[in-house]
Amino acid sequence: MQLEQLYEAFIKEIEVAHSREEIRRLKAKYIGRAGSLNTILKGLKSLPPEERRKTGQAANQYKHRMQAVIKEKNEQMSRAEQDASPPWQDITLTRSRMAGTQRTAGFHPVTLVQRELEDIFTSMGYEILDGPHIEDDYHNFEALNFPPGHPAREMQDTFWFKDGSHLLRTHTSCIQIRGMVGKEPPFRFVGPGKVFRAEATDASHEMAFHQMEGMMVDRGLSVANLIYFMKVLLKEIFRKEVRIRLRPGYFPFVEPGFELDISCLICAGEGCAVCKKTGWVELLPCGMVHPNVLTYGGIDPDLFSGFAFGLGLDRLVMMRYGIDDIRLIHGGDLAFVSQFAAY
Ligand code: FA5
Repeated sequence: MQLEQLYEAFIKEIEVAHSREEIRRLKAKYIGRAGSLNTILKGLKSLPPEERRKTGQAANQYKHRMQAVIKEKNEQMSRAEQDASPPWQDITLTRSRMAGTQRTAGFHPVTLVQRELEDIFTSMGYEILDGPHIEDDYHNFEALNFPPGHPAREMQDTFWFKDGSHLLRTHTSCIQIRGMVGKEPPFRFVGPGKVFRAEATDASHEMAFHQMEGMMVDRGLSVANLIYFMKVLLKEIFRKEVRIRLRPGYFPFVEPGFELDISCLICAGEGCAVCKKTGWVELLPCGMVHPNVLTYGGIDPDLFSGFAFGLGLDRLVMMRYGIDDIRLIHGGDLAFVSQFAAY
């Protein structure tokens, strides 16, 4: 029958149609005003009325079937278009300031200096250790010879957790305790990391900053060994002689304790906001490990002695690159941090 053949021809063609334009063309060709189906219907005029009615009904059914196939084909096409396009676009993205070029990622200046120090210390036989940012009272204070209620606990303004026994570590000295436990002297290690204090910020103070703890324990270590290591360290870092001064400093976990200051490299010792007009910057507090702390670490203070130091990494970065405000370092300004390269 004519209608059946027409329908089959339509299906063959529509199956291979690949564009909306082709679908529109086939629709016009088969069921449009001047399409094949209408041409057949026009030819029915010569038929007897009963047959004309029957064929007319059948033609209408085929027309509906073809319309349904076209609808389905259009929906298939929409699904394929959706799959091929990205699901969303971020219209807030701005073009790179260097349009047409790709920016290469770099390391933050604190990371650069930290890695350089790690290399220096590794070459001097130090291990590199880590510790958690969230500490407990024991590791941050008690085992470092700050008994509960000791006034020296107030030296560092602490961010406490609600449980009253956990805190954000205020210094990397906790790594001394974690590092000593289970180790047999002689040993030496450094522990770099972020520390937190509830302090007002200014040109040389941040609330979150970086330190690098160092510790060495052996038989017969003395202040002379400590000073030797600190001098080698500073010479390696600055690649030139820097003026230093050592003055007594109090920390419950060392005895004796020192503050090692370097002549301010921002103002060449003249006095500025970074050195608070003194010409000196506190960089490297240090001292001989207190016997109580060795005992907490499971080491016999009658047989062994040790020294420890806590380097302020952000201040070191400032001195090294001539940055006159610590807040610039952590301000999150990509243009600022990307100007530093390892040297
Ligand atoms: C301490 O934190 C001791 N744990 C260091 C120590 C270790 C002493 C081992 C003896 C033996 P202090 O609070 O001074 O000490 O901090 C050490 C260094 O961190 C400072 O010299 C300074 O360079 C840096 N620092 C301290 N507070 C800030 C701050 N708010 N912002 C940036 N750097 C800081």
